[in-house]
Amino acid sequence: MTAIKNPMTRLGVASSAVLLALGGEAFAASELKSDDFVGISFWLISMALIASTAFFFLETQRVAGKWKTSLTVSGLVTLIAAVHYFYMRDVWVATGSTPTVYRYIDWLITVPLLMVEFYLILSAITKVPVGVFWRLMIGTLVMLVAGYVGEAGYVGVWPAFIVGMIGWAYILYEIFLGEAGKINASQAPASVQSAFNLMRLIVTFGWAIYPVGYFFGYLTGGDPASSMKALNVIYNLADVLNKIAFGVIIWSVAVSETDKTAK
Ligand SMILES: *C/C=C(C)/C=C/C=C(C)/C=C/C1=C(C)CCCC1(C)C
Repeated sequence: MTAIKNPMTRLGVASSAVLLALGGEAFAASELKSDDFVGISFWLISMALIASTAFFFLETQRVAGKWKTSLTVSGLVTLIAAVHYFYMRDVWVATGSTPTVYRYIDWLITVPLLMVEFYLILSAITKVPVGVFWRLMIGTLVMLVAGYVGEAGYVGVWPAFIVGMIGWAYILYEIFLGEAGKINASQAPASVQSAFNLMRLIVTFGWAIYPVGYFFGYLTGGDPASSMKALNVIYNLADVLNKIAFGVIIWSVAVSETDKTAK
């Protein structure tokens, strides 16, 4: 075997191998039934997350220096999510119950990382006050802590939902009307502005899928078993968009910006 010299290639190969081992290890735990569509979605997404992780890490070699960190962060998001999906998948397939704790531990790490991406994209171009970063973090924490205490049954599902919505609204305010939005509008080049706009669309419409999932899971007063199926399938689809597609957007901007400056 030839030695792999590039450290990023090694990182990509090593992390993919670890993920494969973890994914395989969970396999024997319980059998996936052919009509368990929620379980099937957990499986499909686990695999897509592994592949995305390898892809983002490997592609860091191909882009200009200032984009490498963003792509690495995208890979970390899908890596962390992949590991959590293995556990969530097992909980669901074995017990049919909602893996709330694993879900929120995942979100608690990956959502702040996604917020870091915003900051990185802007910082690649201009000096961004660190206050922008902390305000996005505060909004994120309020949103997620409220969602967790609601779903885990510590407080009523409605008050938790409302507080969570306020946290999200605050993030939207910051990226559209607050300082982050203003920096983008006044200083960023066209390609970065379009990436920033796409990311804003993701945080507006992509993230809106999560409260919809919460609504169908807890707020309709419907049959608990079908509510839990709806909740998990909606959260799973939302993760494909917000973790994988979000990374692909950053990747495509990074590649086109790199090719432009190379010419
Ligand atoms: C990778 C995971 C992501 C991007 C998760 C995002 C989660 C949200 C945007 C959750 C939002 C919620 C509300 C806006 C209201 C309260 C309930 C939540 C936590 C589901």
